[in-house]
Amino acid sequence: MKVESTEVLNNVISHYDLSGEIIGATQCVNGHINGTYRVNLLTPDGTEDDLIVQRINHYVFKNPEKVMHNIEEVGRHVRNKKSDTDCDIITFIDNKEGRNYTEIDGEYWRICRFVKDSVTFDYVESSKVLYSAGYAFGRFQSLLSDLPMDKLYETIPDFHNTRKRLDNFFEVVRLDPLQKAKDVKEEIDFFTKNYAFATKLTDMTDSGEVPLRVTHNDTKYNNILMHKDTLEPLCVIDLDTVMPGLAMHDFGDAIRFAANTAMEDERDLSKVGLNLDHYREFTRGFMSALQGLTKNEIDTMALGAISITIELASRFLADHINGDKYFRIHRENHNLDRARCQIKLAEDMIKKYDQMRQIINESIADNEAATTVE
Ligand code: GN1
Ligand code: MG
Repeated sequence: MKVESTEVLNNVISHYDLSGEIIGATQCVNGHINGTYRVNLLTPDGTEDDLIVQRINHYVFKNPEKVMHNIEEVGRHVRNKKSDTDCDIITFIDNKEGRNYTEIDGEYWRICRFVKDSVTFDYVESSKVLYSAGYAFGRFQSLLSDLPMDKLYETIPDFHNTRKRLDNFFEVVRLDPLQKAKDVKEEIDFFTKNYAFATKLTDMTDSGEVPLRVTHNDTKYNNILMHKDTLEPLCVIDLDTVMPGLAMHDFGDAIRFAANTAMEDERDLSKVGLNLDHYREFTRGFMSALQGLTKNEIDTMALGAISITIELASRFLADHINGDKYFRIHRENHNLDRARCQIKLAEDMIKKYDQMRQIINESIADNEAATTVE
């Protein structure tokens, strides 16, 4: 893991209209991709600036300029439309040249202010907080529903193309550069067995049965900053993958993370499963904020959660077999643990598929009833 020195951080900050001395810098470790630092600056007038300084991972994001272009477009659109009660979205500070990122020696950096009183969670205890998280992600998409998609770049091509992800996974298994595949036969079988089911949404996208929308594409619960006391959403962050995608994947990825009865990388698989109360609360919030979905979208919402979970499991396992080049790891076999956890979760979702679909339909019926009463 690349840890930055104060000198490097100072150099980044010098490109901005920010003056002061760094009095504290800690690395934030919950993202798997970018390098993120919380930096405290003592300004000449004696006050403190609390900043987030981030190095974009350009192994993952081949064109950081395009990522930052999308973030600017989306930010402008949302800020023009949103009301004061809507959750905010993250904004990066312009540098001295008026750009929202800075290139230094081939590395791409950006800075935003730390959102006061905010916290993030890698695990959700109580179902109660999930209605507002669902609402925030649903509202995010709803605010972006009239942003023309051709204004955005596809920052990672085929990011949630589950068919390509699985095909790539089987190719990695075939190449097996470190001879690890023999130890994960059972896991590999899981993907063979569920290939047709997991790729159904890809086919429906290709045939135009479900529409593309501007979506977030990385809707983990820790990508919403929550107020430390009220646990209400303050700000949607990590807009790196905002691009055309499926509503079902934003819904599904949030469920995969927030409605798991365990952490994303839990090793004790007996703890892993889908919490239907969490699922119900998130669904109610998401569906009430995002109305006007097509029938096919509603019908495949639960499928979206299962396919994105299988997709991510295949990405984690492919990375494990390939030598951990993509997702940052914090212990040996970390990507294998993550993959096993996601497989277990997907298996539990498959068992609960009918209930998941029923909860979607109930929340749609509740919305309709509420609209009729008005
Ligand atoms: C990565 O870096 P982070 O944690 O925000 C990944 C997501 C995965 C997630 C799994 C660009 O996101 O697709 O769902 O890990 N982001 C990218 O935790 O690949
Ligand atoms: Mg991310």
